[in-house]
Amino acid sequence: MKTILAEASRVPIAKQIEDIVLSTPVVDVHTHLYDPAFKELLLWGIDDLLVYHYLVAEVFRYSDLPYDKFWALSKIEQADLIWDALFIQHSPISEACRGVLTTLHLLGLDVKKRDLPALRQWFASQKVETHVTRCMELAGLKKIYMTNSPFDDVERLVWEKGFRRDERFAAGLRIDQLLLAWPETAPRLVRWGYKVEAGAPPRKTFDEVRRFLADWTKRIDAQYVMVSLPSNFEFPAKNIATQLIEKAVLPHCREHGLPFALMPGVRRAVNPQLKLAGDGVGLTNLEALQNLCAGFPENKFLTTVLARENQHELCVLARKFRNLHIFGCWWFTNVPYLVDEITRMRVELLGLSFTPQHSDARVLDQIVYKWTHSRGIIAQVLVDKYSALGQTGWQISRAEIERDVKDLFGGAFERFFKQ
Ligand code: FIX
Ligand code: ZN
Repeated sequence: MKTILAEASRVPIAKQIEDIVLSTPVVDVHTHLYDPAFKELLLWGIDDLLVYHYLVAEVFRYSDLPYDKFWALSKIEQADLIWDALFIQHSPISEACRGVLTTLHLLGLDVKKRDLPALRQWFASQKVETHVTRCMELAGLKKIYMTNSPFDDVERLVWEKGFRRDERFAAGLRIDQLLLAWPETAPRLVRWGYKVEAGAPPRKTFDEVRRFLADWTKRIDAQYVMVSLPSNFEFPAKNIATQLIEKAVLPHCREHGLPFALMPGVRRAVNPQLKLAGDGVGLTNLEALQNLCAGFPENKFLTTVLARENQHELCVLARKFRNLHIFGCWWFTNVPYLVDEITRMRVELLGLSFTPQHSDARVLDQIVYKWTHSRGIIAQVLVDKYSALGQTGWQISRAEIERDVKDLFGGAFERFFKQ
């Protein structure tokens, strides 16, 4: 991987730290990528890169095309429009645009030609199996956690049919529909053979939800259970989501030794016309998380929060509760300015007991840019922190830096599961 630190020579150990950060394999703890066996569910290539929902949101900053006209276009036509508006008519300096170019550049493509047909031609000649390996190598990833939802009709059928797993892809059981859309989900569970009742559920319903979670945990070999939550999430509260968490999800996680990953801060469909690109961010009252960590010490919680304004409080909570592990700069916080700020704050408050980044990639090729950009920032933060230690007379060995970086890049995350 290329040298990122412009001033590396300034600090004697900077080069060593940079080398270690750039070469340590990473566990990407949350993505929306799939094992290649899921075929078309694994997105990759230039058109998927261009129609990424981050770029869809950005194109409407410049285009006055009615939303329905945009959605009526084919994927290639949407990609053409985005390329023209965000890369040709304006310079592509936003993080999401720059990311496309970093990826193309590291794949060995010549971006300065601005030749979209040539880029398409190159991707058309790639085979997905080798492309997965290539992207993982360029990103330096050793494992990718997927987001696996039994409520996705296409995905569910693949799991039910069975396939040979690619061991580089681990599963995360995603349960948003279960917790946040219970009235629609309960009849589906009934159809799948679970004896649940939608309104004022009796004890039996929660046992049946546990049976459903156990079946799916086993089927997909889930490593954690995950939900993204609206910014107004409360716990405790008088609603079905709270009851399901308390009486089904948390007991299930305890029984199977799985962490429960909560991702609060989303305001879904702030602009529904933008579809997937239409979600926003809101401040969360993290007392809900505090109540969970304090009330269920036998459970383990993984958390990333969407609002910048929640990041400090989240760090302080992690100092109070060892059953809380924080990870990633999620979505709107995954921009260099905030990754730098958040990572520095986390190191200063938590040392090495957190996971600085996940990619949240939806398109395979994105792991290349997301990890290249993040590694550069993490390296710079560590150079500053180890240099500050050096000023006290503390000397650090290469082995110690390697140990620390391994922890940041998945070691601490996976150890948290096993403790
Ligand atoms: O809920 C989530 O896991 C979010 O990461 C996504 O739904 C979101 O659309 C995204 O892609 C963020 O990066
Ligand atoms: Zn996600």
